[in-house]
Amino acid sequence: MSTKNLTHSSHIQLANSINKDHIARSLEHLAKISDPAFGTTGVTRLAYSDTDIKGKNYIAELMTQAGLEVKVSPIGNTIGRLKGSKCDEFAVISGSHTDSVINGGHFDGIVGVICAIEALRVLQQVKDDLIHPIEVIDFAMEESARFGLSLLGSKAFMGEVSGENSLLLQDNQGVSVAEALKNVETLKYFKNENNKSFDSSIKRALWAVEESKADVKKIRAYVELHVEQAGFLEEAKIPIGIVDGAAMPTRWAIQIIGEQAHSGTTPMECRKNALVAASEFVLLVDKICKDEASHDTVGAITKMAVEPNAMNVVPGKCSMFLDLRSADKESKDRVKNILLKKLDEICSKYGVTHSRKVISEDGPKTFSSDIMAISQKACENLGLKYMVMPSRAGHDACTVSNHIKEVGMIFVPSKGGVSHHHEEWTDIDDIVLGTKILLLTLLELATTK
Ligand code: HGY
Ligand code: MN
Ligand code: MN
Repeated sequence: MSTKNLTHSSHIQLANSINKDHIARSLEHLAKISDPAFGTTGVTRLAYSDTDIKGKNYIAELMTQAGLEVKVSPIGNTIGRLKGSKCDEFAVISGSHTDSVINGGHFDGIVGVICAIEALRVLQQVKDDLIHPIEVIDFAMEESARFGLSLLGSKAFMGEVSGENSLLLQDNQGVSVAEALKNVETLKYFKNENNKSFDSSIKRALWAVEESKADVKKIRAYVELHVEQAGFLEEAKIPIGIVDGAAMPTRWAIQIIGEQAHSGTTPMECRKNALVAASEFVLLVDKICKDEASHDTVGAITKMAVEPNAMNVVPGKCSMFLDLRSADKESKDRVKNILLKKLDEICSKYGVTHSRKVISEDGPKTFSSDIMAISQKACENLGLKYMVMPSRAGHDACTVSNHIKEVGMIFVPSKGGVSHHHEEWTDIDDIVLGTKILLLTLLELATTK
């Protein structure tokens, strides 16, 4: 089939050769790769864990079986490339992630990687008609579940430097990002071409970030397929979401420092209980975000550690993490200003002090209207209803959109809007429809200048 033959009907024919069983089997296989330390409820593949590595090796095998050239970058991004004889060097990219939250679902991120591989397997038939190569990327550490930091792989790919502060963030076991990153060397397709050795994990991690960046000027476009993680598509009985932008998180690490004391002998008026102050702040975040809910603002303290966390000791320290999001910048700024002011007031009320570190401070993202139009046209060609909508979750596409304009996302419905939960579910028929729209969008982008 040559480019001039890539007519509307041949595109549809290609889209209709997406293999549903192949996608279903791959999703089921990956869902079984989960860390038993977290039980059997849902899926746990925390960034750079042995289980995450196992999942990435499976993805690399799928890419190889799809006929793609496979390589792994030092940050742990697994990249499969489809390149025809006429291709230039400006790649069209589709990606997402296969690392997960704790006891998460079978679909968040995974759908975007597995379905892009299936789309490229089908597009092998027309690779010599492509003007641009097409790549699929399984980005490392999209989820913040292990270290509080997200999007490390796509940030490195786009040349965003995650410095020592980020790379020294630790998980609940005291393992840093830099130390965990060493696990990338166990990836089957990782080649330490330079045979480099490092006298510290942080030096290796800084090298890995630097070595994993792409030539951003040679990225023609980026399109990501993802489950919606909310219930708007299901409610409207519409199979496809065309995403016009995304609310991105502001994330703070806050420490409340009080005084550890005997919980039996210390009079109430002498206590500096860090947990009481932290608890008042937790409730305040909930109240202020509810007041701003009409601006599509959401927020919570999502993680808390109490020290020493002992039955007979007044808590001396609380470490907590804020996750605050909104598509409306003014609303998010209003919430931040109130929280900062109230944090000081609460601390003086209870005679405690606090420290605060900004982990991420991302503004709302806007995606490409040109790519949206291509995906909408694909829906019309397939006779599918679609809804234009924002993403309330962050994605690798958001990182890419910091650096290039041509970025798009396609959503498929999440049953009950459930995600980051073992009951997360998307029907395979909807996933196949999403894959067809992804294929048609990638094909259009890869066959036009
Ligand atoms: O947290 C997020 O927004 C994404 O699901 N990782
Ligand atoms: Mn997620
Ligand atoms: Mn995701």
